Amino acid sequence: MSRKGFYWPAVAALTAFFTIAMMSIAVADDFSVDNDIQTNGNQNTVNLSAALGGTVTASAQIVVDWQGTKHLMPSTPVTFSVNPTQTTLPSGYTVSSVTSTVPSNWDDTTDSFVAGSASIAFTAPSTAGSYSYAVKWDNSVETCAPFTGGGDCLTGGDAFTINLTVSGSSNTPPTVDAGGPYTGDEGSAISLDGTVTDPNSGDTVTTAWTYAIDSADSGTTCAFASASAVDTTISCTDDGTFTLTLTANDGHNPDVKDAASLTLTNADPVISATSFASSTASCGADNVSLSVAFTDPGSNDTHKADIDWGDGTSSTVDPYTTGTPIPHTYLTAGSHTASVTITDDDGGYDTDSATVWVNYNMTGILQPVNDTGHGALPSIFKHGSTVPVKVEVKDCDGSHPSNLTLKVMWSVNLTSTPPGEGEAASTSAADSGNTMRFSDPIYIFNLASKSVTSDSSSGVKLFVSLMNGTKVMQSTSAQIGFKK
Ligand SMILES: [Ca+2]
Ligand SMILES: [Ca+2]
Ligand SMILES: [Ca+2]
Ligand SMILES: [Ca+2]
Repeated sequence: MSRKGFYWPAVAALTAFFTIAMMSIAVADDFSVDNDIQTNGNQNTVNLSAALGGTVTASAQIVVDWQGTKHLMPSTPVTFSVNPTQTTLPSGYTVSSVTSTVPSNWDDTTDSFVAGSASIAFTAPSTAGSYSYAVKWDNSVETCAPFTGGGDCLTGGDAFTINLTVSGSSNTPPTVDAGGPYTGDEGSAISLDGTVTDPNSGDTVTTAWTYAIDSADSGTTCAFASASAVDTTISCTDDGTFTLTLTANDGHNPDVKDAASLTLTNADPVISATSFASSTASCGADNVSLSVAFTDPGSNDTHKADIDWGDGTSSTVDPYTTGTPIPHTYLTAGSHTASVTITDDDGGYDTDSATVWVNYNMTGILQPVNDTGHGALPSIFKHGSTVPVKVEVKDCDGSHPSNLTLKVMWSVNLTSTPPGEGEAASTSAADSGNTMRFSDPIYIFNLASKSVTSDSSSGVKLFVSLMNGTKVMQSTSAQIGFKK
């Protein structure tokens, strides 16, 4: 019997490592009772290749050919579906069904029609080798003309064969664990504990850390101590949240990545030194200059300096960089303490203070004691008399402060009367102790010469010291002598 094939020219396409191939399969408009499947000479074998575990896809066009006697009913539906019991593709495969309609003129002039295309997809084995798979369709819906032979008018379908060559080495990708989540402070080295393993002992696995900023101030950067080391450290120039990614490649498989979060907290700035340009200053404009040395682990941070000068005034310098001099004018003499706060742009801060002494305008020791510090000959007093020791002290505005502590001290430095000018013996009563009294506009202390030395022919160096607590802030001196 002459049979026209019910053939299946097919197009097979393989993804991943695919080739394009034509395949066909023939099924029959088959009236025989055994539902034989006719191949009719069309291609029904396709040779494909794939990599280990690659995805294989193909498509097959289904064409129905008349054979012998037409029994399909015109204008009726016909559906072709894969027959799972006769299909040997790897588990998980998919083969789409094809639904069509028999042409209306099937009985008259048409003896071939395209029912449609079926898609095939499956995963190649993970072991290299040659494989052969059968794909079998059945038609499952059809309407036959009245037929006394019984049975389906169109059942069964032709199988075709996929020959698949799988190649490549059986290499397992590395496994990567970035560890974490990680936390710490800006600027600190945060230890990263990654893990990368590869079961293939001959593989050289290369690794790399990268970071991405999720949230941080503009300008923030991070650096790895060694981006290629699995266990390394990272430090960032500001606080924020970051995503760290560890990537591994064994030279055989695509990159394998794992990510971990990094959360960094702001670190406070730390003041290392707060100082005036000089520990003492003179009256006058811009008589002091304060500078603050500080560090901040977050090198991306900016800072401001708030200074309470301690004289009722304050300053803010924003931005402030470490060590920058800040001039100020203290209008009064004496001790001044400036309190400083350094604050970063994320609210961290540190405080410190510094003290400066603005000198009073103090004279040398006044008459009757000659000011030998300025070239005069020593005053010579009769031993046993009282030596009036006087100085004048003015504040920056020329006023005479009355609440200062000035002390008279001495040192016997000569065992004979030095050359000098004889002074009249004072009749004032001697003061006790050595603290001078304010006697507007000067400070005075009547020094009993016998309390200084019992040597009636001697030389003594007098000192007048302006005190700040127990500390001598300003001092002047004069040489005197005693005679019998
Ligand atoms: Ca490997
Ligand atoms: Ca910061
Ligand atoms: Ca900071
Ligand atoms: Ca910042």
